[in-house]
Amino acid sequence: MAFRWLSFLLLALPVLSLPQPSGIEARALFCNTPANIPFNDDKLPDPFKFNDGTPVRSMTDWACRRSQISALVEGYEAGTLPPKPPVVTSTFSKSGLTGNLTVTAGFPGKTTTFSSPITFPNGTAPAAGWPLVIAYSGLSIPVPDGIAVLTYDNSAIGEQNDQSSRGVGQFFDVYGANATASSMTAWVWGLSRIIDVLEVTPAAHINTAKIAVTGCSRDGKGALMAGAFEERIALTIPQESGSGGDTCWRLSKFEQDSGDVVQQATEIVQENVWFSTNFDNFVFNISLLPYDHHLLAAMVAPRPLISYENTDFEWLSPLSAFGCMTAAHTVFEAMGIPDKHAFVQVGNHSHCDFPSDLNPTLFAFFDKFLLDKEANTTIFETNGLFNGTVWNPSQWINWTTPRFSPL
Ligand code: MCU
Repeated sequence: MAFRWLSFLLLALPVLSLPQPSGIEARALFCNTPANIPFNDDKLPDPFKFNDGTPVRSMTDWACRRSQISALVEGYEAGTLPPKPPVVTSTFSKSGLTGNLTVTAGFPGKTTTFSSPITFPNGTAPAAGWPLVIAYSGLSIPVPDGIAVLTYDNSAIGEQNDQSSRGVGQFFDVYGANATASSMTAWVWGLSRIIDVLEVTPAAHINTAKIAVTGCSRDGKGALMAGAFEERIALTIPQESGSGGDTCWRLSKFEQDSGDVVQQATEIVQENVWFSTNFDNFVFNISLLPYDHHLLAAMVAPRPLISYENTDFEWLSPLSAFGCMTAAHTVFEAMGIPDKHAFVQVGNHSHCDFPSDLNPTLFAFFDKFLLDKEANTTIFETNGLFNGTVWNPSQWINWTTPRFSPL
């Protein structure tokens, strides 16, 4: 008997003498990130509850909550975003103000190569390098002086024509046509490889701590995904992304059920390959999603996000965008940084046009977050034209916003 006690003590000693993780450390160490969980709620899921229902009350908690959200988004609608592959190489050339960055990425014997033009500002680069905007498919917003622009041919990485684009594009040449990644997820992978190589290409003189991403419409959906999943993006600017972007599935369904003709999940999975095939299983049961796009947007926090919407197009689901970004805003409020999340919703312009009266809001974000200048970025505006459908926050948001404790 004595021997048993002795051996127990000897076994237990090393454990007892180890420093025990505090509550916060334990949360970080034991963050459980399943790809799906049992869930059923018509209201927007609470950002401030972990999957197991326990409260999220600090930035350290949020790091785990964010990992949970990202695993759920991948699990339900985005498919798997692979990590950096073993082969990532590049070449860079420049003639005048135009550069060309070529990335080769993949596995030994199975790589893909893609090139992106970069337009540089006039003059000498700042010591830290130029800030950069990565424009999905090409630029459709104005960019102030002093910022370089890279045009990203995302559709070559993951095609987005129609259903026939499933598994087609350079990402799928590397990971196989059966990879679960949606086209938007493939685009994030390609964008991350661009940043990988810019980090080790001093000749390009890009400040990789000051990279923004933008895109309009389908490419706006992609820009939001990029900002959500790639933490090296310093500023995220989705433009008129509509359904599948800065709108929430639940709210778009509500708009449609209220008699408006908006794009909702049931349509979007038929139209294109922006989402994984697994999402097909949920489009008629949206309340089973343990996340919605307010949480996708919240993944960007504490990095800045400004999204633009256009009420002239009912299809873009205007109430959903306003409500969804209102819900996402609570996470920035909890972090004490509401001025890092802006939303601007106007009308009277064509889809993907950027009327110049919106410049002050956009330039405030560029100034403050890419150019290190002072600017007022407290911006949250809508014209409220929701085609007669009424936004009632208490119908969708059943949480009170905590104030996160400091680290
Ligand atoms: C707003 O983005 C999409 C929309 O989701 C599609 O339904 C529509 O066909 O195309 C829009 C778009 O990308 O327009 C350029």
